[in-house]
Amino acid sequence: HPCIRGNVIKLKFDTEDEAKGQWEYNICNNEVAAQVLGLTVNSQASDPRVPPIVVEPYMSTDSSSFPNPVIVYAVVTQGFSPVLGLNVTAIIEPENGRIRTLQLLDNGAGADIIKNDGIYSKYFTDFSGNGRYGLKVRVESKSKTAKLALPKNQALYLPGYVENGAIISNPPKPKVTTDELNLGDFTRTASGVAFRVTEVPSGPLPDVFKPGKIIDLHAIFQGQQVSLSWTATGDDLDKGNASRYDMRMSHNREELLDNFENGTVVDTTDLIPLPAGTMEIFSFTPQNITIKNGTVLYFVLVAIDKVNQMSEPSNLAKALLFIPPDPRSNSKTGAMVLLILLAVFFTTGVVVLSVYCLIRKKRQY
Ligand SMILES: [Ca+2]
Ligand SMILES: [Ca+2]
Repeated sequence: HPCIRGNVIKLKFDTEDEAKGQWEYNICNNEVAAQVLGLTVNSQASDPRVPPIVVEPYMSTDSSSFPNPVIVYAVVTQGFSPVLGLNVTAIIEPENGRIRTLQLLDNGAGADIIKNDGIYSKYFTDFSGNGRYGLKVRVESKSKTAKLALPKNQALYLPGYVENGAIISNPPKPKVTTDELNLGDFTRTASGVAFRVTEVPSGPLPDVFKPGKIIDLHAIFQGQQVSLSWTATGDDLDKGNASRYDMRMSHNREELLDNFENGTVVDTTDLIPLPAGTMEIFSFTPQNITIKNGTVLYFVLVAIDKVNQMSEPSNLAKALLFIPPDPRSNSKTGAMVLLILLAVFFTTGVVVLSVYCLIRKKRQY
């Protein structure tokens, strides 16, 4: 690590691989007193045809009054494609108080609306006082986790549906292709965004934040059992652990949508909520319900925090027991139809022939 004496250092590389990776610099101070230093690094794309990886930090608002949470998010793209699999940290610096860090997630839960769209988000609730808060976002791909997502079909696949009581099956699920490109390791930092907070009370803050709404509840029949999965929410929106869950089910979707407490209670007392952002899986066998082909059950879930504040009811999840018709029974039905058709043709033929013969006989008389 040589000492820097000049004003500008230029590094030039022969191959692209030589330039790739993390670079460190050391600066020596040859003077006795401490010095103020400014450092600017300019880099150039190795291939002008490849667009750079860009990080853009945003806040949901530039001014907020307590206890309204602020959403912090970072958009990471290369060209028009989102960059996935990154470790994204927001560094929030209040005017007075210690620096807060937040892990921003692209998991489609809590403050994050869509999973794997390259937009990493989180609620910020940890206010230390009134005034200005600066935001810096650091993006890292350390163990080659970063992937470029190529545009693909986001449509949800359903194996079948029920119409007027009859089960109708959809064509088989199309094969999923891995339309992702590995991007190697890199870091990016972006800053320049700030927001202002007012009306923060002095002293210890009360628990004013309820758990965030669960937006990805999914239910599926596995035989007579129902398996449910969702991303855990926190005690305060998408931070920490909720204390417990209240799950309700019904055959009638309107009943649950009108008032979630209309539904039958699903016993979740043994389920201890996992930290916010973690995938929860819960299975149970519904009691006092006949489960047969075509049975539909709806589910709604609420998370409750340590001071009994309830989250908003989750999205409505639907479980449909669908047993696809046996293809062999289909071919049997086909054979039966063919036999009946042949019989009809034969009978018609005999009738036509008999009538013809009768007419001919009459003419002969
Ligand atoms: Ca997202
Ligand atoms: Ca709370």
